Amino acid sequence: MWGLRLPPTPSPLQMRKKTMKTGFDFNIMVVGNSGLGKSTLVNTLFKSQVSRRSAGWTRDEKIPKTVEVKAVSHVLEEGGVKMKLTVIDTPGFGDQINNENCWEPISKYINEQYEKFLKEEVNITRKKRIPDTRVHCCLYFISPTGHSLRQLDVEFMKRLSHSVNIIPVIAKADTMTMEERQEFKQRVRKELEMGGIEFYPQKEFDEDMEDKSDNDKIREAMPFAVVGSDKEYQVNAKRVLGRKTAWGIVEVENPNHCEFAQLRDFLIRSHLQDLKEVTHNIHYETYRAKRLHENGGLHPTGLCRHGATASLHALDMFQPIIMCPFL
Ligand SMILES: Nc1nc2c(ncn2[C@@H]2O[C@H](COP(=O)(O)OP(=O)(O)OP(=O)(O)O)[C@@H](O)[C@H]2O)c(=O)[nH]1
Ligand SMILES: [Mg+2]
Repeated sequence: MWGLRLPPTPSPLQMRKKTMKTGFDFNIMVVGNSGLGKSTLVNTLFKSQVSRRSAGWTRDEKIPKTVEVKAVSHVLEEGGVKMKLTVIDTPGFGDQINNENCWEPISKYINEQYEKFLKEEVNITRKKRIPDTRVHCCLYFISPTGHSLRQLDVEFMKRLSHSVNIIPVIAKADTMTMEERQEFKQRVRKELEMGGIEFYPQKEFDEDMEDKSDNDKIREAMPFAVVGSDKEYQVNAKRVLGRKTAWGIVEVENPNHCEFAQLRDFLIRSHLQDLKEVTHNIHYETYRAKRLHENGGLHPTGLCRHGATASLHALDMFQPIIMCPFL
């Protein structure tokens, strides 16, 4: 029988192969008080197991104070899948007398990326694959005071948590003893709860009891206490990233020394896909709904976490199927 032949719908496997070829974007932002080691951690991330490539500074150069929002990218490849990892470094805040509205440049950057994505999405001749510059998670650096969160931290995280996945981390953990670290972590968790700050993985998005139990374990381990360094030292015939102190080398990737490796694996291995999904299906969708509503007319369908809304581009629906060998 003669009939109209429609092009075959690509199978999930074909789509997956395509993603593996074209790759995907993953964007992490670092935010926090001045001098807490944000730029150093950006370097540590790139220099650690993910990639031994230099992130721009040579060994003995001092990292300058960050004065503007700056994105640094590297394409990492593993098992034939390309990931463009971008870390957005931001200037530290908190040293002005008046810190009012210091979250504005950060918030502006986050929203600008949503806007860029939205513009591409509604474009009649939209690209097959929209470059994704949206911030998938924001590492919020907490000062290792051993006391409390500052009012500014609470305020800042609260505001940002509505538009991005916040992951609080305790900076410069090598300046605290193990006991102090544990106590401080516990206190920060309590204060985050009291302040009503929803950090990632957000309780409200736990899907079932299993999800809840897995995420509870992660939430109980947070905030990760990290140490950053872009200098390498020789330890037991191995080159390791570390900080040299009068008492020995603090090894950045040694889980007995700090929780950097745990944080890195959480970000770019175990929770990468979920961070992208929550960004797309919750944060971006909230932004998109608001913008389209402002424009009048188009009202997107309701929010859902894993099932994309009916109006989403087919490619967006396929993005969550990425099988990442970094996992
Ligand atoms: N003890 C200790 N010092 C650190 C750590 N990470 C960075 N530093 C040091 O802290 C100082 C500031 O580091 P940066 O990475 O420039 O801090 P920053 O947060 O980017 O600073 P701004 O750009 O000014 O906000 C440098 O002297 C680093 O060597 C750490 O984990 N432990
Ligand atoms: Mg900096």
